[in-house]
Amino acid sequence: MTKEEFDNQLALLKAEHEQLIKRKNVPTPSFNGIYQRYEYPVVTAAHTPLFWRFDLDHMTNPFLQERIGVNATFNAGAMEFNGKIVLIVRVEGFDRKSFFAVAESPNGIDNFRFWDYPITMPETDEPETNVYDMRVVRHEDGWIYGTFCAERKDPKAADGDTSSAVAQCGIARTKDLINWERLPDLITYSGQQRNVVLHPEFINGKYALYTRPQDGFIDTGSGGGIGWGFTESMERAEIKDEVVIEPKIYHTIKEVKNGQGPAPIKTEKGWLHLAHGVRNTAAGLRYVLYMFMTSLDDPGKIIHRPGGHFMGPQGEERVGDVSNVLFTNGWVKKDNGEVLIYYGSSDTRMHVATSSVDQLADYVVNTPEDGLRSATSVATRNKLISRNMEIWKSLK
Ligand code: M1P
Repeated sequence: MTKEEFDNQLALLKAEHEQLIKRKNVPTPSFNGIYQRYEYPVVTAAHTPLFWRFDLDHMTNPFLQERIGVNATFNAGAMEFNGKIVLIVRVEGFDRKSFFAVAESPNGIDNFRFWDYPITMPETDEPETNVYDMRVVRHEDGWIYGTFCAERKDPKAADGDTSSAVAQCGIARTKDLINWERLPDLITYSGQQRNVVLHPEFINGKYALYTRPQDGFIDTGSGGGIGWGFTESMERAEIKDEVVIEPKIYHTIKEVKNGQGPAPIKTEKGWLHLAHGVRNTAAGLRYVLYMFMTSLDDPGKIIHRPGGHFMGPQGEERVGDVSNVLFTNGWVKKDNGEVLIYYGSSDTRMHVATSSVDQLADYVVNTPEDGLRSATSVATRNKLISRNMEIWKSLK
């Protein structure tokens, strides 16, 4: 490429990138009274800065090649920060390694722009191979904590087994989302951990964590379920007594496994929880989002369990690197009660849905529980139908 061709092509790429970032997002025409989906994903691999991917120097890159590609941007933590909405995005390079990077938007719906540099996360004495799925929590102790999966090759893997891994909960804290202090990984006594989330308040003077104990890296084995435990300190976090409070259950949307999403939101009625549930199908695993509520007095005690999924993959969301997956680890409650729900689809891209504390609390409290049998499902639906009949017939 001549220098002139190079410059023209680069200008074109830059203009297209700006157009993508500034594209206005619009609500979809769908209605369910619970949440509002949006037309466009909020962050995709194409949103990552061109200067993360291309060498912009004609001397060293005369073909303007994309030198270090980005494969996917998904499973982001979320929070309000300095009056903006920020996502701590799981960015996955072409090399399959994930890392964290902050993308910021003025309204949380569109115009997400990455900060210039990804997060440089310090390592522990035992460096992990991969980090992903950070939950960010502004704890009442004054720190912003990130809990995330730290994955290492299984030291017990047999010769030639290059896929067995061990997942543990990495922990880091920050005040500015740029400088992170890495703390030792969480110690539990249940094998492996993913989807560990810090509760935002102290409970009886202790830090409280939602966990997901599992026997192996992929299969949870006997450990499936959302657990709950306490630690005296986050500097040497250790849960001695881990109790499963939200187990996986046969023939439900969480029959294979589940995991706490972001940290729960406090409401007058209780703590609102968003989670993911996984079932098996002939086409592989299906990941959906679901909700529940825990008690204000005891955030480890479930008081409402709406049956079924809250949100399942639809349309474009169903297809990606790991298809048929919705996963969430970020939401933001605004002062006006609005809730921005962030979710990744098929391990590929990030989306937003909007709702409110009132709508979500209504959904969680008034959606019938799963009766766990076809007969109970019909009985529950029949109750609704008979209550509706008179109104329905009176409609014009
Ligand atoms: O590929 C789907 C999801 O698989 C894992 O989820 P879980 O922890 O429930 O097993 C995670 O790797 C998650 O990032 C991924 O989206």
